[in-house]
Amino acid sequence: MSKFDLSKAKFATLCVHGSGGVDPLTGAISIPIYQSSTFAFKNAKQGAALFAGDEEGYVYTRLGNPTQAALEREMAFLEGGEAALCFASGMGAISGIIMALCRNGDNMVSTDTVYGGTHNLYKETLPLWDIQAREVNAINLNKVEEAIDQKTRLIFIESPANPTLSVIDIAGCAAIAHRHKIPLVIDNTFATPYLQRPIELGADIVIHSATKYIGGHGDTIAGVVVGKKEFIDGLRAKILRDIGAVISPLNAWLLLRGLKTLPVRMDRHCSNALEVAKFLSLHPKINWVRYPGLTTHPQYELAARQMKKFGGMITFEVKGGRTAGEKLMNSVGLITLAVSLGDCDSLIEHPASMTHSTYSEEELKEVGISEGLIRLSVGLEDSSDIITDLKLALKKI
Ligand code: LCS
Repeated sequence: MSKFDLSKAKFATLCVHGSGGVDPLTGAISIPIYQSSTFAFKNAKQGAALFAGDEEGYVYTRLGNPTQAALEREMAFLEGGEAALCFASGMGAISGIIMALCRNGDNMVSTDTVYGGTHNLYKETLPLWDIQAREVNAINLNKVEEAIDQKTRLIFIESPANPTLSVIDIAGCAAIAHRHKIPLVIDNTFATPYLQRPIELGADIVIHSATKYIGGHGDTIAGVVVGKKEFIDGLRAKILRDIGAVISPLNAWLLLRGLKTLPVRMDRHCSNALEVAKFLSLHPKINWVRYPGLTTHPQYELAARQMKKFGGMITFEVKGGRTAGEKLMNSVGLITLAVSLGDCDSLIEHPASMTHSTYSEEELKEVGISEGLIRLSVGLEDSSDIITDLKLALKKI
């Protein structure tokens, strides 16, 4: 049997074959769920050597587990990074990175439109440790640079951003970060490594809420961080070990399974979303539609440059604002009224009162999350059924 050189394989092949590993013990092509909290030592000397870091191996699932390790190898591979580390959730991953990079008195510079939970971490929790998150409109790169000072330890961006779908110049932010000798961290949840490869554009650390497109089936909460081996080793040994926000072996396995179909799913999310966005933008009861793949999106050209395709997320406003939007959300039948995104099922929600209710009224206005803004995660159903569902719901307004 000749050995196929996976380092030369295309992305879809890498998703199916991972980093080339089968289960070393049995040859199973689906890496088993190593549902074990602890691992036996051969003898006391080996146990001590594993604890001292003089020998590699598994000790206790909070410190590492073979199913987690397979997922970490694959995520590092797909993002083009040296190493990866899984967390119990996307928020666990974001908190872990900030804990690793900042001490009290430090600050970070972030885009002002981020997931509402991330904004809450900035506003409520980081100040308890005297860490300041400076939220700026990073569409304007000058604002990012102006916010940096001697105590800034990282730049954090989300692109496309939740929920405004603003697109941030990754290479531009990386150049600023490196001029100031700090890392650029990007939340790549909306794009996935299939649509956007931030490390190739200069980013240093990539995070995912793997709950979304990486898992893809709405059945798992998880987070992943990809970066340089030295950083990831430190994050594992010092932060994850202490905060304990570890992914379960079952959830790691669900993500490994999700990754096998990532490109197929993303292609369909993208083509469905483009059709739905076009339908909505021509509908007389719709005020505006935002989708990075429409030429009317203010950063369409930047999105086309740094993304392969434009993703599965759309925002729009119904004429009649929030009241009309609520009527629409209450009237859909196929689409589910729920938060989260990136699932097979289409999901609809109202950011101002749900995912981004952690923003004050003024903050919502400032970052462009209008009262009437509706977010739609376009799923994998037949696009004509999604459009019919929206058409019928819009008739009721
Ligand atoms: N980053 C982004 C871009 C997200 O959208 C989310 C969750 C997170 C991080 C946090 O990840 P988690 O801890 O939930 O795995 N976004 C959600 C949303 O828009 N609706 O429900 C959750």
